[in-house]
Amino acid sequence: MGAELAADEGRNAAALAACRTLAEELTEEGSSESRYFVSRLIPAHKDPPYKQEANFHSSKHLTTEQWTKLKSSFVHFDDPSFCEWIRNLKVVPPEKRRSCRRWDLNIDLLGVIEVDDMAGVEQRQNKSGGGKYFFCSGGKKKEVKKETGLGLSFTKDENFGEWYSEVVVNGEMIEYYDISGCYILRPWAISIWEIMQTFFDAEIKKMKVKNCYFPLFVSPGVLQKEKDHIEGFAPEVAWVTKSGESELEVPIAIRPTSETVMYPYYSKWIRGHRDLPLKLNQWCNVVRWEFSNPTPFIRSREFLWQEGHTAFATKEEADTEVLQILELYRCIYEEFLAIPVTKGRKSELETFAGGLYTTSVEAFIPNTGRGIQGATSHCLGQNFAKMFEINFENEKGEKGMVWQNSWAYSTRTIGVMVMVHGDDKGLVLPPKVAALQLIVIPVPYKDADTQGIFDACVATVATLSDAGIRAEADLRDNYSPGWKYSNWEMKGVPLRIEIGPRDLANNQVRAVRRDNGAKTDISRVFLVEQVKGMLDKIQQNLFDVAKQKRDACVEVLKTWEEFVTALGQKKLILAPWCDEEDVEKDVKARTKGDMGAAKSLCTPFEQPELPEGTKCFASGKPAKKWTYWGRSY
Ligand code: 86X
Repeated sequence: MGAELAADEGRNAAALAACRTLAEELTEEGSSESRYFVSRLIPAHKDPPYKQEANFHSSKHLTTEQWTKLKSSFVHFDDPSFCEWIRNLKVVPPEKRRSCRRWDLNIDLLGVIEVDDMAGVEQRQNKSGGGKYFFCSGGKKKEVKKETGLGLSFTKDENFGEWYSEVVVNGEMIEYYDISGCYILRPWAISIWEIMQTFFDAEIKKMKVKNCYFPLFVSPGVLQKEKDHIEGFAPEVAWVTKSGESELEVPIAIRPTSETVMYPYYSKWIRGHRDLPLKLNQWCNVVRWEFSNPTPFIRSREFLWQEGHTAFATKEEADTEVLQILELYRCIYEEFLAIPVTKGRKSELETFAGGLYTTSVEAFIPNTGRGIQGATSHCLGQNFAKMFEINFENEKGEKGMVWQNSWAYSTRTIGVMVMVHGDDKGLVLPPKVAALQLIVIPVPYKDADTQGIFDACVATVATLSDAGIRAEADLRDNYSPGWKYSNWEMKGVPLRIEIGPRDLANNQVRAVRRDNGAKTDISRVFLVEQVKGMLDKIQQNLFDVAKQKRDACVEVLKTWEEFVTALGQKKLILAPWCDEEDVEKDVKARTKGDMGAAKSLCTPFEQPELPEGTKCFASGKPAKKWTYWGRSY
């Protein structure tokens, strides 16, 4: 084992040397950019721990103790040809990326960073004419040390995947965890979840839905009761097989969804028509042991959601509720997250196996050209009622089977929000879901009335908080204003208020929008109404820009050739379709590749006119409807 480790070490050294050479080719030799670039080439600096481990082949020969010891310090690198691979990626050297403007940070290989204080305050200095923006007196530059860098090393347009991973971590939403596909949701993410939860929970309560909680564990018998619906999913079910060192007599499953957990009790609780409708919801976690490319929020092995399960005496009531819930989902996306979505019905192939029909809200990520299912609302019909014997007696004493629905949205919503609105400075949070809507930053400098400025910041926060605006002041004295600007931009706070000596003198504040960088001086007399107006504008603008970008990706087409071309251009395709399952299977087969196959996303409820005689883009048969197609998450 020692020999293997030594060999690994040797390879590490060789690889590191090769990285240095590459970095020198791509950057200015010895520059901070060059050092930073080298550090990026070592996967350990950016890979989550599980990825490092997965690549560390010697690990299987280690004892637990050796492994733990090693894990605390090792930097993995076992492939000296890594540089070749990097070259093939055509990575653009950091200094050549104009959109990442924070290369003025001097980043040390060891992770200690000296921040150039002047970076973020430049623009303002230019405008207000001279002076230095530091807390320390004497006009001397104060060095601020921080363990991690500000700014992002990938741009959204050039490397979307890496940009996303970096933005959720640096924006303090996610921390990687040492189990693949599992992530720590930090307060900054949970607060968004809670705001959506507060809205949705109140809305469903108005619809007389009650909250409940069913157990996390499922016995194998119950899980397999509804075989058809479980069958395809079986490999994703996680099982508990041991307690301590002893095997459990009967292993227990962890819920991937709760139909089989809940419905036996629906059967018990529903007897007569007076027990209907039964409308339950639970806020919980579920586990699906997926194997394809885990992504924070978007595809994680454990996630948070709400699952609603309702039972009615009639199909009409069930149908109505499906659409009411779908409208709430639209509202979460469009009004809260400022993301345009399409309401529609899923194809036969994409319908939940246990259900009658499935509706969804579908979003789109322009950068990757992928559709993403935002939330689903199913009408289950009477399939589960048959399986679980959920029967009732009506007024006339006749036996009937209930009609059921189920519906869910999950923490995936947050991932879609990050992907749609985030930019090269970090997260961009819509005001309606931001834990902090506004950050107040004091901008004192040499000889300024620092106390007066601080007092103005505190008073501004008090005024705004009283008006129901989520505001705080960043009064930390170990960071410069410029550093704070970058930090709160990274975290996506919608509005920044700066208060400097001139603002103090003029009884005004300067507001800077996160979405478009626009700066406005606001008199403190009109503070509340102006800020409210700006937050509304930001919310609206985020939606408008997102919609414009999505709409620009929509391609309406009618032939297979156009379809293939559009797919290659990352388009969201709207095409006339014969609505046959085999044809969709064929589309999938014909578009298979490393990017994933194309599939139908939904048949929008809002249908453009379909002229008589229009043919299906894929089969040439008579088209029945317009349907959205594309690659998807
Ligand atoms: C489908 C269907 C449905 C309640 C919803 O979409 C809304 C809320 N559930 C979920 N589905 C599964 O049934 C499923 C089952 C197993 Cl065993 C699994 F491992 C994964 C699953 N994924 C999705």
